[in-house]
Parts: sequence; C-alpha cells; structure tokens
Amino acid sequence: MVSNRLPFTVDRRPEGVRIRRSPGGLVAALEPALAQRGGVWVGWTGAAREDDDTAAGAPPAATENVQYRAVPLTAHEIALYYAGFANRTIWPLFHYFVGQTQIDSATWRAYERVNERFAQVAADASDDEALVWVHDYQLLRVPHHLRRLAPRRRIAFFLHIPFPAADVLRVLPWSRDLIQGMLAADLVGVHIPSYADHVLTCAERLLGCEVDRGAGLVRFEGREVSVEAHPISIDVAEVERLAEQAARGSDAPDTPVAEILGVDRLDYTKGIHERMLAVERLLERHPGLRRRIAFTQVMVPSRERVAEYGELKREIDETVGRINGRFSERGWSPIRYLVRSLPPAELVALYRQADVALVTPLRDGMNLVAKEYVAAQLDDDGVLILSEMAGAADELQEALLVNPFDVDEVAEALHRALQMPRDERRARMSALRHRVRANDVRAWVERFLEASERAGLRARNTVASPADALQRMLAPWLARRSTVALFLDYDGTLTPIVPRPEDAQLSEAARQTLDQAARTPNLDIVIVSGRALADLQQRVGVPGLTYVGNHGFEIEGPGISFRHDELERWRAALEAAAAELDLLTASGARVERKGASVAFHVRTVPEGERRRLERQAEALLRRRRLRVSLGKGLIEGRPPVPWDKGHAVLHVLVHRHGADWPSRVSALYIGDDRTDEDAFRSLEGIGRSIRVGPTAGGASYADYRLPDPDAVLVLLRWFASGAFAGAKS
Ligand code: ADQ
Repeated sequence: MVSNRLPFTVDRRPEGVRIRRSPGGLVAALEPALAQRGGVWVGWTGAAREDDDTAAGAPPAATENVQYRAVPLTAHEIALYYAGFANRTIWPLFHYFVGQTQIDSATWRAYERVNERFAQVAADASDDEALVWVHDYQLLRVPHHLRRLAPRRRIAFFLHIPFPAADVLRVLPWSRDLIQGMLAADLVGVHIPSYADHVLTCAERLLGCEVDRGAGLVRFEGREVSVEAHPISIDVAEVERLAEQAARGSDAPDTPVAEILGVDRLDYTKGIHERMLAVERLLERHPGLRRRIAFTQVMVPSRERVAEYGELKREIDETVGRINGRFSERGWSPIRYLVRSLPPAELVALYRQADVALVTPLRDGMNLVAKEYVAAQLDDDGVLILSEMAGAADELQEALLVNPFDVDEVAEALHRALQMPRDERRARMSALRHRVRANDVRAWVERFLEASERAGLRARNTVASPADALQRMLAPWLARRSTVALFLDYDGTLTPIVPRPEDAQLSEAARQTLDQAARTPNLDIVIVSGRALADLQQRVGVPGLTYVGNHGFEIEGPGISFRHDELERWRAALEAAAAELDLLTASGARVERKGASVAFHVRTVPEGERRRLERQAEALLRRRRLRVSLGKGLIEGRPPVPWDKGHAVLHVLVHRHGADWPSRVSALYIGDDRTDEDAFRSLEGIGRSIRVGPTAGGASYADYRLPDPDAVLVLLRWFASGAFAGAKS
C-alpha cells in the first residue's frame, strides 16, 4: 500500500510523542485487507525530517502482518510537494477551481522528486509477486517511477478525487506527465464512470494513445491499461453499530425543532459558505420556519499549511456571525457551528438525530458523509439533500439532488425536505440505505484487488507489440493522404546506440527493409543525421533514398542536391577551429571534420582531464563564433545560422511535394535524440512524430513513443510492405 500518509498520526505533546491510529473507514478497511495478505504500507509520517525524534520520523513497529516504511520529507519538501503542488495545483484543478490553480515549476519539480522517492521505497519494499496499490492525487507520478525501477511489478492506482475533463486538465503545463504517471499502472481506478471517461479522453487527446472505450482500455507504451470505476464506500456495520448505541441513548421526545446537519472537512470544495447562504435564503423566504429549525455545521480543520484554508475559515465565521445576528431570537439561533474533529460515536449520534443532511460540495470525488448519514438512519427516516457535483450522486439518486451553486434551489430543497411526508421520506431513505449497505467498503477493497489481479495478469499475458499498436493509431491518419514521407534518424533510431559512434553499423535486416522500402510506391524515405553526409551515405548504402547529413546542412537524393548557402562562408572558420582542436588531442581526444561542422570527441579521455579539455574546446569554438552544442562525450561546433533538422525536413517536403504538401503527404519523423526534437516541433500539427527510447526529463514534442530500434524496424517493415496503403480502404 502506498499513500501520502501512513495510517496513523504523530502527535507531539509535552509528555512526548504520541502515535494515534487514523480514524476513518478507509484505513479500517485497507489495514485488515493488507494484514490478511501480509504486506507493507509506505507513506509519510506527517512529521518533517528535521524534527526527527526517532518516534516522529520512524513508523511504529510492525503489527501482525503489516510493516510500515516511512518516506522521509524535509520541511521544505512538504511546503513544495504537499502544500504546494498537491494542494495548490492538483487539488483545485481537479475540482474545477481553475482560477485558483497555482502554476509553479518549482513545486512541480519537488512533486516529481518526492514521487520518485515514494516509488523507490515502494520498489525496495516489494518484489515481482507483489501487488503495489498506490493511492491518490499526491502520488500520480509514482506508478511511472515504479515501472521504471521495477518493470514487472503489478501496479494498481486509485484516485480518490474527481478526474477532470480534458479541457480542464490541459490547463496544467504538466498534464501529460500526470496522465503518463498514472497509466504506468496496470489498473487505474476512479469513483464513477464519468471520471473514467475523462481518463480515456485525456489519454487519447493529450497523449495520442489508442483507447478502447467499450473495454475501458488504454494502449500505452506497449501495455494495456484498464481504467475502471470503483465507487468507494464506508464501513456500514460500524456506522450501524454506533447508530444503534446513539438511538438507545437518546430517548428524548421528538423536539419541535427540525435538525439540519452539515459535516465536512473545512475545504472550499465542500460548498460550506454557499450552504450557509441557502439557510439564510430559507429563513428569508419562509419566516414561519424561524425558531423551528436548527442548522448544525461540523467542520474539521484541514491543510492548515495552505493559506486559502485560513481565509476560508474567516469567511465562514463572518457569514455565520452575520446570519445569526440577523435572525437570532431569545433562546434560538439558526446556525450552530463546531470546528473540531468529533469521535465517531458522537458524529454518528449527530447523523442519527438529524432530520435533514445537507451535503452540498461544489465538487467532490465521492463524499462519504452522504453515505454515513444514510447508513445511520436505522429507521429509514431522514432526508438527504445531495449535490449533483458529488460522485455519490451517481449511486444515491433517491436523494434530493441539487446544484450547490444555486442558492435558491438549495433553499427550496431544504423547504421541501422539511415538509416531506413521512411515506416519501421512508421510501427514499430505504432505497438509499439498501444501496449503501450493498456496497460496503470491505467489498470495495476486495473488488478492487480482484480487478487489479485481472489487470495484472492480462498485462503479463499480452506482450502487445508497441509497433502494432502504433500502426493501428497511424492507419486512419495515413489513409487521408496518398503519399507517405518517412524521415528516419540514424543513430539510436535505425541502429542501437554504441559507445563509439564509428561502430554504429546498420543491421542486415534493416538494410534489406530499407532497400525494399526504397521501391515501395507512394513511400518517400529520408534518412536524417548529424553525421557528415558522406559518412551517412556510406553507412546506410541504400540507393534511391534521400540523405540529410550534418544536421540538415547537406541534402542529397533523387531530384535534390542541397548545401546550405552559409556553409561556404563558414568553411574557413570551421577548418581553423578544427586545426586548433588538433592541438588538444594529446590525451586521447579526437577531432572529426564533418564538412558542415567539427566535432571534438572526449569519451576516450581520462575522467580527470575531460572537464578541462571540454572547457578549452568550448572556449575555442566560441572564439570562432561557432554555435556550440554539447553531446554525450562530444562537443560540436556548427555555423551559427538558424538551421537544424526541422528546417531540413521542411525543405525536403517543400522541394519534393510543393508548398501545399500537407494536403497530400503524411509526413512522419522518427528520432531518438535531442536534436530530433527540432524536427518534431516543426511537424507539430502538420505531420506526426515518434520518439524512440526513454527521454531523460520526460518532455518531448513527439506525438508517440517506441521503445527501441527493434520496434522501429517492425514499423518500417510494415511501411515497406506497402500495407499502409491498404489502410485507405
Ligand atoms: P474527503 O475530501 O476528506 O475525502 P469525504 O469523503 O466526505 O471527504 O470524507 C470525509 C470523512 O471525514 C468522513 O468519513 C467524515 O465522517 C469525516 N469527518 C468529516 N468531518 C468530521 C468531523 N468534524 N469529525 C470527525 N470526522 C469528520 C476524499 C475525497 C472524497 C472521497 C474520499 C474517499 O475528497 O470525495 O469520498 O476521499 O475516497
């Protein structure tokens, strides 16, 4: 189990540190399930690493079958990752508070770092037989990092808050990273079908994944990921037991005052303020109800580290004061207001006594208070007024459903609830109770675990070829145009990366496929490289193809022969720089004259000397006013003209197919390297692109991914066979 918080809280008291188990149905359901199977719970203790008295930093000893592993966080990390990205960026955005969403790359980086650390602890605590269940919005990137560290782990993810529509999610600069993060799991669980739909749409629209809506599947990085709705529930038996006790305790005769109840974590998504206004509206419109109703709002303070929550508290205080000031009479105030956490027995007693529960979040993943209130109505009485923006509204259709933003509508629903005939109340409540009892939280845990098993097994059985999946995605796009222009980078795309560039040889299989492709009708193959043109032509050696060398400065192929104008002007500077670099080769460095550029290879230089040499070479190239780029074990100087692989690709397309090529040609670029990103970017929206291999840092302009040159070869074979043309029908 991996969750932001471990299932207990650490209280610091004068007499020492006290560890309390977290109350709540979820922990009560998850722990026994974990204990039954034997497992580890990974999470944060809630204390900063700096104030690490052993008890606060380290989790308590294992209980029965469950061990705890703490993920240490510094106060700075807590501020950025937890109070920052999780609670000021994801929380508001996923609840449709777009204007309140903070966009800050520093908090994003901290979130990524902390998620990586959680994944590391989870990887160390599990093996390939284990199922790792990751929880919630604080840990959306954990499946991604875990998959990288332990590719064969079975991973399930459950999101406890809403998953927003694609148009909302895309506001976030890191929206793709978040979806990719989740989709590294075998199963992604959400509360209700509309959230699952949003996940599928986001995977399709923001990542270009192939999606099977009927089956609830996303094909992502060669794996099939299930996306399913699993509405969470509560510990029904426990609520019923407490309600039973409460009933016995309260034998006071029916009071003439109708009790209305609100219970929430203090949070702006819960609509507490709007709810107060609805009570005010009720009293304005129906003066006869004065002295006859009492509204009790219970709130647990939460996230006190986040500034917005303090402001909200002040705002609610003021409104309660104003409304009570306006309507109170001797011996009666309309609003009673408790700010603290109540023990479960007291909370359930309040539920049991309340005639009406007002559960009106502006947006809520599920909302357990609604279900708890229903479960506590042992005599099937009481009315639930429920926001249609809560996930719970999907199941609890017999409640009075309201739009929580519409103060008039909520006031009218309250009025209706207070007037509702007993028969109607019982009919509605018994239907609701039946529904809640049928889906207890233990059943939810079991169902989710079974679904995870199924998804994990399927993921192991279907070793889907990533190239096959890509073909299916590309086919409809290819079918719209008559010709395909396929651009292929050389190193890392057609051949695996090797320690010494001079050893990168094209496999015989790849050469034969290229040879066949050169003769395929309506297929135009272009090989692109940073290598010198002559070197590239000699290495590939297939006639009839177009070759782009030197990052685009030289192009040759059927009907095209191009050298960038500026090349001649810079030839002397390039040669002079190369001659100077020759003088630095004593310790094993090597100079490569590539025609349009000069490369200085330092991979073979002893570690200790490398940095100094690199700095010297860089300074020397800059003195010659060349553009310097740093590769792995390599420094390169190029003419400082705005020309790169992206420009070259467009030049080939325009030269060969005319300026209006996009209406007739499907241009597809496959590359693995930073310099290929220029081409991906040029083709954004007018062509398509595929990045090969993992990207350090994650970000890429490419539309799709392929894992390695082998997968590229599979795709290339498909093109060479001409089958893409068949896709047109
Ligand atoms: P929360 O936003 O915390 O949960 P909710 O589902 O209502 O919201 O759960 C709140 C819990 O806190 C309830 O069990 C309630 O009894 C308890 N609680 C509230 N006020 C209390 C008080 N004053 N004293 C004691 N206990 C109190 C997130 C999502 C929800 C989703 C859950 C579970 O935001 O949409 O339902 O996770 O997935």
